[in-house]
Amino acid sequence: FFQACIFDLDGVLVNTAHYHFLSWKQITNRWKVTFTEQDNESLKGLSREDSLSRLLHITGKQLTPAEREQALIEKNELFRQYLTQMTPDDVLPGVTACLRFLKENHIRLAVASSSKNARMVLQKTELTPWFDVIVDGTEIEKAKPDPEVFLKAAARLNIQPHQAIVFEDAKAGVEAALAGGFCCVGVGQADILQQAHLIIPDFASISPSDLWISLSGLSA
Ligand code: G16
Ligand code: MG
Repeated sequence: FFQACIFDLDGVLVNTAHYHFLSWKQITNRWKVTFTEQDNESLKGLSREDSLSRLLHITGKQLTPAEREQALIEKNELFRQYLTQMTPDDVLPGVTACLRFLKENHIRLAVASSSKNARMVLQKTELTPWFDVIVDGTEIEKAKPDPEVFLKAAARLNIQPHQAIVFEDAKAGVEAALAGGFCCVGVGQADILQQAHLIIPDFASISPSDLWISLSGLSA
């Protein structure tokens, strides 16, 4: 049976995926190019640098290395402005009930995020105390879809990948989890997350005990 759950942060536990989009959107507006929330799906879970590369590819925009640096700084400043306003209300519906249920059932909990701002997000939303282990973007060399962040979380939990379940909202994150040998639950749109072992729309659509039953089936 599985012993731990490893959660992606942005888009799974908290609603920051939308703030990442709004931050990039301000930059693409200035470039006068089209960038939609659907385009943003392929940026999810990628590091800041990889997100910018993907954004340039999608929009056809070209930047000099100096302009690139500037765009990365600006994106982070815009994003951190959104973060200052974050509160526990930004925790996605059903998440706290799920964490409580897992904890009561002696499942260890970890966060594995590509974000260099993850600790601040956890602090602002008051989620930090739930987690035994936190691995963020400042501690990894290879971003998702590389499994490094999840493998590091498993190592710190002192477990093997097959003993943990990863929750992910991004295609790159699902790929990372599978590459690492984890069981993966996709949280969000089925067409994007089809490679996951199980897909739920969000934590409000399933009761913790029904989720528990589905998870038990996965690790059997
Ligand atoms: C998150 C987001 C990504 C974002 C990345 C880097 O990863 O999903 O969209 O680009 O962090 O964030 P930052 O610019 O704050 O370092 P995750 O793994 O928590 O979904
Ligand atoms: Mg995510």
